[in-house]
Amino acid sequence: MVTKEEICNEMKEAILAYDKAKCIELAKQGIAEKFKAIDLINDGLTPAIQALGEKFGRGELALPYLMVGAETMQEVLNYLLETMPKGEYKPKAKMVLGSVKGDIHDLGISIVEAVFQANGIHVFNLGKDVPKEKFLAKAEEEGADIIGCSALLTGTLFEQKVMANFLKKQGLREKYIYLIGGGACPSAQWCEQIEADGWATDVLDALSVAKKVLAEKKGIEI
Ligand code: B12
Repeated sequence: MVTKEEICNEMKEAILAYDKAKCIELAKQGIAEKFKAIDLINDGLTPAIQALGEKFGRGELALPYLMVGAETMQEVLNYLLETMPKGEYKPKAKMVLGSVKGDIHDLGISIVEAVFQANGIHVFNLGKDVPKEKFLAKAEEEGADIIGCSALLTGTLFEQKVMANFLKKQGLREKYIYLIGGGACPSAQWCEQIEADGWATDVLDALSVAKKVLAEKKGIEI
C-alpha cells in the first residue's frame, strides 16, 4: 500500500523533473487512495515549487525553468482544486482576494480561494496585479466581509500598506477585515505596522486567522 508521504515525495520529484503527466497521475492516485487534496498540495506541490524558487534565488535556475515549473504546478493544482468540496450553498462570509498591483504570483491565491470556499467563505478571486481601487470596488459591490491582499515580492509588499491606507482614507477601514498573505514577505511585525487584522503564509493558518477575526469583529462563526 502506498502512503501519503510516498505520493507527496513522488509528486515533488515529478515537479522538479517538469513531468506534468506523471504528477497528475500521482495526484489522481492520491485522490483514489482518499488522501486529502489539501495535503497533496501542501506536502507535494508547494515544497516542490519552493525548492525551485530557492534554486532560482541562488542563481542556479533560469527564469524560464521556474516558469515551466510553475506551469506544471498550476495544471496539477487545477486538477486537485477541482476535486475539493465547493462549500455550503449559502456561505457565511464573503471575501475579495487578489495579488496586489505589480505582483503576478497567483498560485497561492487559488489555493486560498478553494480552501476558503470549502469552509463557507465565498471568495471573489480578482487574480493578479490588482489595483487598490478594484479591491475596494468589488468589496463594496458584493458586500464583502474580508479583503485579502497577497504579495510575494519585496517590491510589491508596500502595496499591502497602500491598500490599508486607502481603506482608511475612504473611511472604510473598520468596515472590512483586512488580511495579508503571500509566501516571501509578511510577518507579524509588518501586519502590526500596517494595522492589518491578520496575516498568514500558509492556507490553513490563513483559514484559522480568518475564522478568529470573523468571530471577533463580525460575530460570524464559521
Ligand atoms: C512560482 C514563482 C513564480 C512564477 C509565478 C507563477 C504564478 N502563476 O504564480 C513566475 C515564474 C511567473 C514568477 C515570476 C517572478 N518571480 Co517568482 N517565485 C515563484 C516561487 C518559486 C513560488 C511562489 C509560489 O507560488 N509559492 C507557492 C504558493 C502556494 O505559496 P504562496 O503564494 O506563498 O501562497 C500561500 C500563502 O502565502 C497563503 N496566502 C497566499 N495569498 C494569501 C493572501 C491572504 C490574504 C492570506 C491570508 C494568505 C495568503 O496561502 C497560500 C497557500 O498556502 C517563489 C519562491 C517562494 N518561496 O515563494 C518565487 C519568488 C516569489 N519570485 C521571485 C521573483 C524575483 C520573481 C520575478 C521578479 C522574477 C523576474 N526576474 O522576472 C517575477 C515577478 C514578476 C512580478 N511582477 O510579479 C522572488 C522574490 C524575491 C523578493 N523577495 O522580492 C522569489 C522569492 C524567488 C527567489 N527566491 O528569488 N515567480
